[in-house]
Amino acid sequence: MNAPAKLGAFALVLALAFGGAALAGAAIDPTDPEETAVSHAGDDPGHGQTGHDDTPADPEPEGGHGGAGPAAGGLAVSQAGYTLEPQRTFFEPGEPTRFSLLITDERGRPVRDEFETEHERELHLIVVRRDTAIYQHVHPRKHADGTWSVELTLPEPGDYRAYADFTIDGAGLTLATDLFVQGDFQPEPLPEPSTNDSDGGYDVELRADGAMAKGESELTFAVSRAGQPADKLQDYLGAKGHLVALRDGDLAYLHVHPTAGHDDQAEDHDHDNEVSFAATFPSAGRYRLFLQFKTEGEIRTVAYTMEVPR
Ligand SMILES: [Cu+2]
Repeated sequence: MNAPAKLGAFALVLALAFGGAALAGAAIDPTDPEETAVSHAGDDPGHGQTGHDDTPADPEPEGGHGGAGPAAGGLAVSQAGYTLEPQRTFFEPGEPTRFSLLITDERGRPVRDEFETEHERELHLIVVRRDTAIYQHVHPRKHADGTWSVELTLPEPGDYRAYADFTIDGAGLTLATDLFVQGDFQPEPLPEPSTNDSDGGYDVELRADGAMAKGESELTFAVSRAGQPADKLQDYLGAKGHLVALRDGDLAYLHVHPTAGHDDQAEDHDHDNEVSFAATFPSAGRYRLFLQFKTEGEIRTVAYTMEVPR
């Protein structure tokens, strides 16, 4: 495959602030970076990851998505009466920039107090360059007026998709907008399908036997180190791992949720190094999966291209 041109070049860590101050939904001080974002370049099967640090990760889990059939989110900036209003969409490459957004209701009023906590946060922001080579997952901080803000650094030129993943009234919603970074954009091809990737010395194998479009598919990730099963995965935002799945072509954002994690299998020490998810792929085709998990206090990010058969 052609040169992982800029593998490794994207490692970066963002400091960001987020606040769990949900209740009160007011008076939150916009400083105090507490988490970081992960950025990372996935490129070729099997590696090509970089970046991360302590981070927030966690994909998406919303609660009941009402609606039948596979739901593909992230394709609209406005849906179900709610609208994502970014305060800016232009960025300079590599320049830390404050990014603020509002979620407004059908009457244009900022939603402030209605957010429900999912995976320990009221709102998850996923930013992915459209070629999927760069991935970040951050948690903006909510301010008294309902504005969410976070410091974002988009490392390379290109068009990015920014997904705001949140839950209101028990329904998960993912609204998204494009962000633009000027400069000489060098797109990277989607890596070929693969079931292995690694980060920080941890090798992670994806098992997705029987995965198919439409019905629910189980995806299991097994973490090992130097050929041995890794130690128990640490809890990260209330789960053993967080997964985001994007469809190749339109970057539709899938609803994925952990199937084994906190509550069940507490006794199953043989699988402490594994985390499983249920995903409903809305159609056959290729998807890019981004898994984040925590070991030794560090957030790791691995990515896979998966081919979902009909
Ligand atoms: Cu998150």
